[in-house]
Amino acid sequence: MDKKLLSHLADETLKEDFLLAFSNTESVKFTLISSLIQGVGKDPAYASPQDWFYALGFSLRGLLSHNYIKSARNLFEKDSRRVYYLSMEYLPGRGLVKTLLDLGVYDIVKEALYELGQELHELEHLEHDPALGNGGLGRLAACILDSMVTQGYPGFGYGIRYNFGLFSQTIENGQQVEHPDDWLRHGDPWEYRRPSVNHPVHFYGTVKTEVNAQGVETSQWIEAEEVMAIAYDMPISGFRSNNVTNLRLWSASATSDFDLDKFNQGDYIKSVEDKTATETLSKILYPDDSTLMGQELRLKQEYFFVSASIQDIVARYLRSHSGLNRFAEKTVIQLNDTHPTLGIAELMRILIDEHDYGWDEAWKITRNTFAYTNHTLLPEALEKWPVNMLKKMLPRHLDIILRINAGFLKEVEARFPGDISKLRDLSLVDDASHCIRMAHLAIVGSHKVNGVAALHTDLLRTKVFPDFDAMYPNKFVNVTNGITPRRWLLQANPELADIINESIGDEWPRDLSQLSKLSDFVDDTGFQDQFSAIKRRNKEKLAKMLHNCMGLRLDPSLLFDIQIKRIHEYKRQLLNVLHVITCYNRIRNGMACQIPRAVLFAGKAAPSYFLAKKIIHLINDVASTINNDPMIGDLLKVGFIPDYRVSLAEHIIPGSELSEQISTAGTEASGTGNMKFALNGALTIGTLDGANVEIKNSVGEDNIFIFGLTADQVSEVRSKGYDPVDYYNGHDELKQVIDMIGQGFFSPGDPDRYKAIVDALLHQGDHYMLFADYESYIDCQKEVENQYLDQKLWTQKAILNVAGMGDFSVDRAVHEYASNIWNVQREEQSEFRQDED
Ligand code: 26Q
Repeated sequence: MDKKLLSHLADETLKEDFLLAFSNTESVKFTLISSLIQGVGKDPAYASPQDWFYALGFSLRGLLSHNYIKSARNLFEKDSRRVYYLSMEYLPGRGLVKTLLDLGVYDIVKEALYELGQELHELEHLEHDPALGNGGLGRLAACILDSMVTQGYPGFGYGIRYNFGLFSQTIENGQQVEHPDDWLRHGDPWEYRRPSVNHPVHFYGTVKTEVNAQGVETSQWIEAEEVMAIAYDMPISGFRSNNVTNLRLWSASATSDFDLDKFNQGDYIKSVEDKTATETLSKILYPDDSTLMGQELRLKQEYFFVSASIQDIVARYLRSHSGLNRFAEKTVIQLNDTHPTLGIAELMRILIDEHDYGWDEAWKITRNTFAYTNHTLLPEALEKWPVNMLKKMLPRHLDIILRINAGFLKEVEARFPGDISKLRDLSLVDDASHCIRMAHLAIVGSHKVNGVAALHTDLLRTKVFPDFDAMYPNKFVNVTNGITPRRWLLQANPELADIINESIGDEWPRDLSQLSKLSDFVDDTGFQDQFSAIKRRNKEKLAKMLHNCMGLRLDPSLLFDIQIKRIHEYKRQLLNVLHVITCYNRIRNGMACQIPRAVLFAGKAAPSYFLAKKIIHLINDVASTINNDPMIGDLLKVGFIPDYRVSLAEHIIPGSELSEQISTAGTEASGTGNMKFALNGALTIGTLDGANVEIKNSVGEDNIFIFGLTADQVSEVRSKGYDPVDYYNGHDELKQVIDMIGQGFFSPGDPDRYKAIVDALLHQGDHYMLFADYESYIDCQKEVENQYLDQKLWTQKAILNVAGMGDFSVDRAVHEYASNIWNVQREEQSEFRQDED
């Protein structure tokens, strides 16, 4: 049968399928029962809730597949420029409710399940929340994919299908304990395994250089080890859109003729053992969100990922083009941090070694293809890899990187004649450590580099990479991060979403700038009452959840003060703890806090990050001391909520009133949690760091609590010589708090438990300047309490926070990527078919 006819048949099937499958409760019931029988293989009479969850998942996946085929076909015909998003991490969150809301079938499915004796709400919780990332960067990648498909930009994501995601966390005796996240144990209902989409990835070996018949020197990589990358596709729906995009995750597998030598020699068992070793490449996500560098397996993982992805992108391009001359016109590859930067060398290798391009032409195509997003200002978090490791593992790529460097250093010499220090500082090779600086490679090999908040981009241009900025004047651009209002408001806070719909209409999930209209309601007492009643109910739900999951009893009338994010010194959870202990001391001294509050923390520490783990322990020790002190009662409660993840954030954020965003100014690239809280009507207490600066401008300075040194002041104080001891001696309350920690007040059986923390602050220079900001923070918290006394005013401020969040939609961010970096347009979208119920 010819292709056209088959396409037509598929189109017809699609219409029929959707109409049949999800048009009314009867058809949904029919769909679910047949999916249960055909997809799950279960007799409905004996099906468990988990079986029903899979039946629903499989049937939704089928619908998404239909829409994906249509979207892909459309793009293929139009031949528009494609955006490939390369990220080693994704935190998409659970897919069930997202997909139901996107497709507009939530109510109908809920009803059908109910008639089948199942509660949708219960099935939701059976889905494993995929933890294929560490934190902000991974969640951003998921928001960006969601936005591209919702808005109709031609996007496609690549990542790794880790068998074990980020560890799950329990707290035992106050300390973090890590457990493997075996998320695929019961199978993932959203994925399609595609054994036919596979690419070989090579490692080690040598480079052979020859002069060919035309007298041109050519290189050939004689590789020694081969691993297969197998594709798993996860269709991603857009909100009320017929578009579906794809997240392609690679899994490592031994090649079918693995280690034939050993096999032929009869050592069958040994050869199967080797096969298992090969497959460790995609086994586990590295749980560090900075610093842990130099691990050979991580570098292998990075190359495995980029090699498979770049080969796949080239193969997809060649399906509809002959030759790669116009590759860059039709392709943009966005690098999510430096983790996929070897892709630059890989594309060069493919162009030169496999498609016979000359160096200059290949370099032009490559540079015009790649763009790089930087997510960090911390010098220790900039990726570096030992030259010797690369030489052994990827000899051809090292050659290419060194040749890129030679050309680049010529440019440096031309721009800064005779300035040897510039050659040394800008080189892709750090001579002192004998390492390749991945950020330098990413900057040189990309046509655009972006920071993720205005302040961050500014600091990148002026402090971290000023000479690169001078050499390439239009390369550095800012794209302030954003979040998807679909998950973070519509899905997480349905009651708030409802009253917003009633007051300003329901366009806001696709156009968040509409939220500004809410400021018309700030003096409307009816709206205020509804708004605060919803906050109260969300607090009650949160309190109930905390009681169930950790036995913590909270009176919902306390001020809910929350800090949830990775545990890191620069994020200063410790500063928050210093405030908690200060409050505790004040209450014990009879200076009762005006406002009783609950201070809640959540977040994971990298397993090898000693101080971060100590901080968790300290929070728990402080919590048990305070929560069990009869003098304190309900005036102050402290809790550490275990196992922070996307689905937990969705529960916590709607019940929050005060959002802690207190990093040392100049350290947090952007933050995105800050946006989620404000969008749900929490007021921020924060420093002028990352996107807090822009949040302040949007919500108005009367509606946010700003304290502490600015980034400029931080560098000024540091350059003059900062001595934390002066602050310690100069402030009685601070001194008392530090002495209590240092002398074992919170760990009476083990008085030295927190010596390392006190040493870092008092004797090792307090690198993140907690002491410098302490007084300002405590005073600012006092101001929070003053303002919380006036509940009406607080509610008005909360409403203005929601109203001011229009700019922090990821749709705005994606739109800026599209026009300032990618040069792509939105595709026309066919009208979304609403269900006819
Ligand atoms: C690198 C090499 C070896 C092992 C691990 C890593 C690694 C892995 C993850 C380094 C960094 C990360 C993650 C960084 C991250 O999440 N950064 C955050 O990105 C957010 C989105 O832009 C920002 O909002 C946050 O400010 C930033 O900290």
